[in-house]
Order: sequence, then structure tokens, then C-alpha cells
Amino acid sequence: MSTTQVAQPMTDAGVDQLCINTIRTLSIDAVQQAKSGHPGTPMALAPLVYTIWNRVMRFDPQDPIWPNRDRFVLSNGHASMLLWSVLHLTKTQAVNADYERLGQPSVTLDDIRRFRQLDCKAPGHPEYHWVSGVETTTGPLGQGVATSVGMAIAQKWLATRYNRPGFEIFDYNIYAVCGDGCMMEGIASEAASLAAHLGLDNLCWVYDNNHITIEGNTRITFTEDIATRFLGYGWNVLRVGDANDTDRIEHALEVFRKTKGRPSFIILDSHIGYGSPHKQDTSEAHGEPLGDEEIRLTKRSYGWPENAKFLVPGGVYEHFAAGIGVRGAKACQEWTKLFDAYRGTNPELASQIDQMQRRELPAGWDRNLPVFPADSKGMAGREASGKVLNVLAQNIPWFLGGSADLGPSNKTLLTFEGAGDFQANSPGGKNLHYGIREHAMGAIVNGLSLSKLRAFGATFFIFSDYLRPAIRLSALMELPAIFVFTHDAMGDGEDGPTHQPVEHLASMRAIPGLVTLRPADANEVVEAYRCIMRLRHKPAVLALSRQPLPTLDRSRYTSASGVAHGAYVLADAPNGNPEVILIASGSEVSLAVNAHETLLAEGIRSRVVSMPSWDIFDHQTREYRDSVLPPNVKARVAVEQASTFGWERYVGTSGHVIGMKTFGASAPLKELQRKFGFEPERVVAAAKELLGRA
Ligand SMILES: Cc1ncc(C[n+]2csc(CCOP(=O)(O)OP(=O)(O)O)c2C)c(N)n1
Ligand SMILES: [Mg+2]
Repeated sequence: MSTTQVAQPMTDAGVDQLCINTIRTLSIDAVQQAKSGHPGTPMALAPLVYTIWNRVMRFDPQDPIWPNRDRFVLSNGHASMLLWSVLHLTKTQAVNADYERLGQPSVTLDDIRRFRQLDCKAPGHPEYHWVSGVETTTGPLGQGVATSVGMAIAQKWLATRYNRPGFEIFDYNIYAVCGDGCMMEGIASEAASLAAHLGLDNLCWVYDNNHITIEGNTRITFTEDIATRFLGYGWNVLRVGDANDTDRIEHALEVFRKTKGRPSFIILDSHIGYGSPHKQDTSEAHGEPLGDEEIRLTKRSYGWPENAKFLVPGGVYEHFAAGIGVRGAKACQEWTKLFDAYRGTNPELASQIDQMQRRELPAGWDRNLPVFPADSKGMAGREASGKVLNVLAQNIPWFLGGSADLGPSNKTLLTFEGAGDFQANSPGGKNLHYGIREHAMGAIVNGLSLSKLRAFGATFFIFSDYLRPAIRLSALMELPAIFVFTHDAMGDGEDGPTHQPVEHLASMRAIPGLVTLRPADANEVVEAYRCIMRLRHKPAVLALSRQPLPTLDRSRYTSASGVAHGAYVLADAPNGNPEVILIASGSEVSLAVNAHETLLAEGIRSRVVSMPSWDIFDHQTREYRDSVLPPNVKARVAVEQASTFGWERYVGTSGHVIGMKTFGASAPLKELQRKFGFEPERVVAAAKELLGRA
């Protein structure tokens, strides 16, 4: 059934239309078969996606990870059938996690038949890492367009750092398609504002202006003048009044490519559910199968065999092969030749590009990492972090990042010679200035990371709430993104409860696959970064103190290299046979050490476990975990300036947790420590009580 001929005049326009209607009907049939999904937008945007892919994009279906490919982001991820259709029809090939080509298609017709079913390569929403050819996971509206800004920054940065006269190694563009939802989400505004500020003329957003969202017509929610809004940001704003007019779409995309100095925003007027006699222009077309009868009528309106299902008419695969297939292969082959020549004249840069693409670290990436001497006054976590970042950014050419306007406070500024600021007129700078746009920053870090750069974003830990959706996506996408959060507890003191994180550690620890680290002193900060830099497929969150923490004497206590295990015995009972275990992270570790010394002096055999990362510890062998937390030692006290939520898993039902059960307060840190019980005496008392020696 799948290659039956459809009676169509085979003019160029006829073949175009046949391809467009194939995308439409595959989408309709898949949603109907799955009894769930979103048919209306694929029906409307099939001509757009067809035009971008088959006429414009430089993308080689044979090599979907070719570094200089144009990127396509479907920010309105619910329209995923657009992507599954086009990946299938272009015969885009599958690639595995080791970047090897598997010699099989990314999305088969069978996958489309099994749309939204377990393990099939046509899931409900586009998923990076699961389906080759998907450039970023989308579904949470707004994330895709914001991520595309990170991709555009990455392209500019790569071009500036790696292109040489006669060697345009990186000159790709980024196309993002979005709908009303994406445009209403705040993250898109943050990202659009920054994109224009940075003059990202390699970035094109196409806005599906269909006036429909789930609750109905946008007259009930969204009546702003979006053209004026984007003009205000400084975008080049274009309009195509008919989503079926592929020539005008192509022309607008050409204008985008010729426009320098600013990103382009194409407003595309469309009809959701196009061609459906009863559902076009209604919100019903958004997220429900059309139903058998309506499908027949719709197919009739397309001139399609009414009862055919999952039909790919003869000539369609061939037309995609002749379009994007030929153009993409040629572009990729030319690039490969160019890159070979570049490798001859710039071997060092070429090998950096190779390593970057495989997410490897360059030799000597950790040379000159600081070792901090014991110091009772110590150093703030953020301070140590700043020193480490400046070393890493010098050792790893493609390491870059910045803060959401808190650089001086987060200590994330890269100050070495040649670091530079990333701006429109200096797009090779390593210091990114996200401005006060945390949500977009999260997505931009993901976009940079999807472009294979090692990128970080920074703010106060309290504001991790503002970018949590992007952090979650980084974990879902298995990206080695880095989030540097300072002011990790009540060190903010006088700023008060609006600035004091409580539930944030628990919240980060709850995200599957995210590595959260809260180091105890300057040397643990160094070791935490060592762990983070070795991650290839996991994001990391660093929670760092604002205030100085004593640098522990590692000749007296065990080495900070124990951080690599997530938790380690820092100080032990003299015979290694503890009767009580004190577990702490970050700023509370030195507090636990103080309590430990007191307990020892009183003849109580205590052990201190520094636990910077639950996640890493949980991945150790049972043998190791039991050696750190021997199951027979039930007297356990955990101390952490954060929500107590979850600590039972380490202290057990008979243990004690000293943590936060309320919000903090505005006062000097010392007073807060007293008020909330973060004092050695309290830990000592809790330990004794558990041992029945109170
Ligand atoms: C952040 C977020 N909020 C809510 C949703 C649920 N949702 C999915 S699609 C949609 C409506 C989107 O409208 P629009 O972007 O105009 O899409 P269209 O129906 O026009 O394709 C909503 C609310 C979501 N996916 N992400
Ligand atoms: Mg809409």
C-alpha cells in the first residue's frame, strides 16, 4: 500500500504538492492510529517544513551529525509528526550515542505506524538522543526557540574561533518553528531580546500564526502586536500571508539569509487543520484525531485516495532524494573536502573540532588546577570555583559560559588574557552575558551544549527555580551542561528568605540523571569540577557557598579526591569502628568536623562523612556504600542547611536530620545559624541523644 501511485500531474508544483500532502496524510493517519496526538499543525505547516527541508536547508540525511549542518528546531513539539514525516521521507539515517552511523533509517514507516507507542522512533514529542535528526527535545513550549538562540551563539562562536581565510568551516544557520504557545511563554521573550542584542543573523524563527491554541481562538488570550514586539527587540520581521505559498516561504527564507546583523522573524499566517472541512481553524484540530469520516473528507480535499493509509506515493522519496538528498550530500562532501584541507594547514584546530564533536577533553585539560593549603579562615566556594573556571577555560579551548548578571558575585568571570566578552562585534568571547534572563540562560546553555561546546550558566541557587525547566531538559537530553549556583544556603544572611534556598537541593536531586554537587571546601570544589568535566552525557549542578569555608587540613583528614565517590569518610573514629556517623554537605561539613572533634574528646567514636553528591554516591558499589555508611551503625546525624526532605534515605528511620523545615530569615549569618540550629553543639547533642547518652 505504501507506494501506490496517486493520480497527480507531475509538474514540479504537482510533485511538491504530493510531498506536502504525504506529510499531511502521514500525520493524520499516525494520530488516528495512535488515537492521540496533534494533527492540525502538521496539516498546516507541511508546506513550510517541506520548503525548509527540501529547498533550503543544508542537511545531509546520510550524515545527520555533520558539524556544519543547518539546524532545524521544532519548538512547537506537539507537531512532532512533521518531524517524523520529514525524517522518514528524507531517509535520514540513524546514529548511535557513540556517533556511529548504524546503516538504518532513523524513522521507518513502521515507526510512524506505531506513533507514540513504546520504544518506537516516533514518540509523542521530538526527543534528542532518541531519534537521530532531532536537534533538541521540545514539548515544553518556548524551550525550543530559546535553545535555538544557544545554537546560534554557538555557530557564531565556532565561526569566529575556527574559521580561517578560505576555510568557512562553520557557516550554518538555525531554523526554528514555533506557535502561539512558544510566543506567549516568557522564555521566548528573554531569548528573543538577547538574540537581537547579540545580532544573531544566523537565526530564523518562523511563527505559525494560526490564532488557535487549546482553549480556542487567541482573541481570548493573545492580542498583542507581535510584529511590533519583534521589531522592538530589533529583529528583521517578515510576513508570509499564506502558509500554502511555498514560493513566498522560500523567498522569505532567502531574505533571512541575506539579512545581516539581526535575526529574522517570519510571521506565517496558517490554518490549523488545513483541508479538513469541519475542523480547519478550530482548536479541535490541535490535539485530537480527526476521526475516520473527517479523514476521508480531508483526503478528498487533498485529492488523495480516501481510504489509503500511511501512503507514500511513488515519486515522493525520489523527490526528497533529488532535493535535500542531493543538495545535502553535495554540501557535506564539499565541507569534508574543505575540512581535510583545513586539517592540513590547521592540524591543531582540526583536532580540537574532532575532540569537541566526540565530547572528549583535550590532553592536559586539568593541568594547573589549584591545590589549596589548609586554612581555618578558608575560602568561599564561589571564590574557589572562579579560580577553577579560569583554569579550565584556558585548558579547554571550547569551554565558555557566563552568568545572568551576577558574574562578579558568582565569581564566574573569565579574566585571563584573550577570554573576551561575547558580543555582536566580538562573537569569539568566552564570557557570555546572559543578562537577567535565567530561563533563557538555561535553554541557551543547552543549545551551546547541543552544539558540542562545554558551556556553563550561573546565578544564585535560589534562582535555579527560574531555569529549572531547562535543567530538566538537559538531563532528559543527556547533555553535559554545567550550572554554577552560588549563595547555596543561608550565607546570604541579611538578604533574607527570598534569597535563601531551602527546597532547591532536594528539587535538583529529584531530577533523574542530573549530578548535583555541594562541595565542602576549596579542594572539594576542585574535585567537583574534575567530576563534572569528565561527564559526557550528564548535566551537573554545582551548589557553592557565598561565605568562606575553612579549607580542611588534608594531612589530618582524608583527601578531597573522595568527592569522585559522591561521599567519603572524611574523619573517622580512631579504630575505624564508629558508633555514630555525622553526614554533611557543603558549609555544614566543617561544622560536622567540629562536632566530631568534641565527640571524640568525650570518648564517643564518631565518623564524619562528607557527602557532596547523593547521585554519585548512589551509583557506587554496595560494598563501597556500606564501607562509608556501615549498615550496622544506626546512630546517624545528617546536617545540611536545606530542606530535610529525603535525608531519611541515609540516616534511616532512627537517625536525625538537622536541616530546614521552614523558610529562612533576614539576619546576619551567625544569628541564622543559631536560630536554625546549625551549630556544633546541636550536632553533638543530637549524636548523644541517638546514643542514649544525652
Ligand atoms: C510550557 C507548556 N505549557 C503547556 C503546554 C501544553 N500545550 C501543548 S500545545 C498547547 C497549545 C499551543 O498552542 P500553539 O502553540 O498555538 O499550537 P497550535 O495549536 O497552534 O499548534 C499547550 C497549552 C506545553 N506543551 N508546554
Ligand atoms: Mg496556535
